[in-house]
Amino acid sequence: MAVSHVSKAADWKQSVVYQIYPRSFCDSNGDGIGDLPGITSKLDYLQALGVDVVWLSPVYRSPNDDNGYDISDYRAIMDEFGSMADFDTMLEGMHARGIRLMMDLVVNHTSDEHPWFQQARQSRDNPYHDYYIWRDMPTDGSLPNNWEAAFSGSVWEPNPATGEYYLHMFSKKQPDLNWENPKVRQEVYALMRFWLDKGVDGFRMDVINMISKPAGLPDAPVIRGGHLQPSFGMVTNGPRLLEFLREMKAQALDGYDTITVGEAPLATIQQGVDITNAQTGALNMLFQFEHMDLDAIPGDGRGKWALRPLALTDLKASMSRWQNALWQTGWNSLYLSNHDQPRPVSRWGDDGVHRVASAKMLATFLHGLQGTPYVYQGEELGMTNARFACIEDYRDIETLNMYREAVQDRHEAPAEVLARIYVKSRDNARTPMQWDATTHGGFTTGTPWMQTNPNHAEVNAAQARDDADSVWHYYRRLIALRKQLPVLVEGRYALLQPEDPNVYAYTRALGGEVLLVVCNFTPHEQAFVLPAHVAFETQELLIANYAVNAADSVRACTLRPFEARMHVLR
Ligand code: TEU
Ligand code: CA
Repeated sequence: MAVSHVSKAADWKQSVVYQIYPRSFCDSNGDGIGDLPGITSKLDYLQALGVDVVWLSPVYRSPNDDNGYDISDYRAIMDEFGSMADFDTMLEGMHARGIRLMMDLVVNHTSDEHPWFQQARQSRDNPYHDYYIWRDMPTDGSLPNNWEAAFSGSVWEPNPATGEYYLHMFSKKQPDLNWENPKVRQEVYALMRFWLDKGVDGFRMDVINMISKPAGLPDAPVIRGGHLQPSFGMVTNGPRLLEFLREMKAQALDGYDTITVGEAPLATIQQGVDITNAQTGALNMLFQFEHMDLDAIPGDGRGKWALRPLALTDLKASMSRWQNALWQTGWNSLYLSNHDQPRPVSRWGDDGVHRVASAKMLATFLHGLQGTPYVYQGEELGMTNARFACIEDYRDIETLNMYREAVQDRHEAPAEVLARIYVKSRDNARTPMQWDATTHGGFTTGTPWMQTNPNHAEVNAAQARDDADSVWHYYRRLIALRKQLPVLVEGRYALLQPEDPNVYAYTRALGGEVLLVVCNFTPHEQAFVLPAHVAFETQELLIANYAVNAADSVRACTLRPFEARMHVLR
């Protein structure tokens, strides 16, 4: 192996993480479903990109109600993805290339097909009953509270055998575990140690800030009359959250060299600091959602589907609050993209004529910030949202349930509902990875489980690697810069021109060095003037998405559509 720089836990602040959504990454056997041997066949690709860590979305045995986020056996590999031997080969291949592996840990809930739940639902005195969360089912059919589940409908599902409801924050095939039960916690720590003992390097923890439920499960505030109410806010900061996470750290993580990130919808800054503080917290970093929520109307019962355009000043304010608050108190995760979010180039860039420029601009913006950057598969190619003609082409449970409720129950026009899906569906990110220009983008020789984006003929990895100006080579250079410049890792963040609605510019300062990042978020030319207080003698252009004339001034320039520049000032 040419390079072998196995990162140690101490390096996670310098690391770049690459997320693989296995179902859509690479299919090795022609059944149309991505698999572990497929991933193994692409490890050289990841090494060439220069990423340090892979976060692998769930590969455990699952009935796939929510594509593996509903686990029926935490110690087995999903049949469609391969065998445990395939897993071991993949892990060895990663380690041989200096790449560490973070598994997805989904322990807020299991599948309803998990043996624990199969037992638990049989009778109230079954030893597993208390592994889940139950409420009596009144004969009048009333519900224990007004909570709406993430994938539509009530969080309460009847279980006739015991005359009870069980709680599910997501689909009814994802019953929530009862973390108040110490046996549940011990089961979780044991399965974590099982994977750590196999040699995995850490975990991305699914909705981990939802594991502690408030006493009594009281009603959620009513924001739309006569309906179920959004309920995440009731459970994302429960009374025992930090206690559980510290216990998990002590019993399952300490003693191993791990990298950890918790997914935390609705996380507050205080929660970010509490959980990621190196001395008193429990995890290395969190995925907070504030920036992902900025293009939805706040307080609207339709949640993420209540579309509104992003105001750049909101993005600046939000990112800056997190950058400043976690400075030396915690650590940020940096992401614009994952398997739950639309493609950033379609969302906040331009997936038409400025696709390449805007994909690079968004990358510059993100990778210049303080924190650990995450790259979601295909982001490094500037992959775009999908626009399938009909709902039958979509696969995501959240999308399908939302469509059914809107069209069948509320009689909304299908075209209008589809228009929202084009903007926000999770399937936008889940179309197969585009490896080359052949049929199905080289993802499979069979029929893919979800259609490939028709633009795979132009947008694909083979093209990108051959083109020195591609989004891919730009990501490779950004990732390499992180390894060369301490100011990128350690530099203190400062926002410039908070009121400018078009250009996001900021500095990062360390010792005598200042990193300057300037990003035009619009398809128009924009004037940029560097505030006078930013003083320097020499400047070096580190990376830019247009050819920058050496005579151009850092002090004042005109930025082209979606232009981005990163300088170091000394
Ligand atoms: O997501 C949790 C979450 O809060 C959201 O991102 C969620 O997907 C939301 O509905 C998006 O609109 C995690 C996983 O990342 C997601 O794929 C799972 O479906 C979910 O947990 C349940 O395990
Ligand atoms: Ca396959």
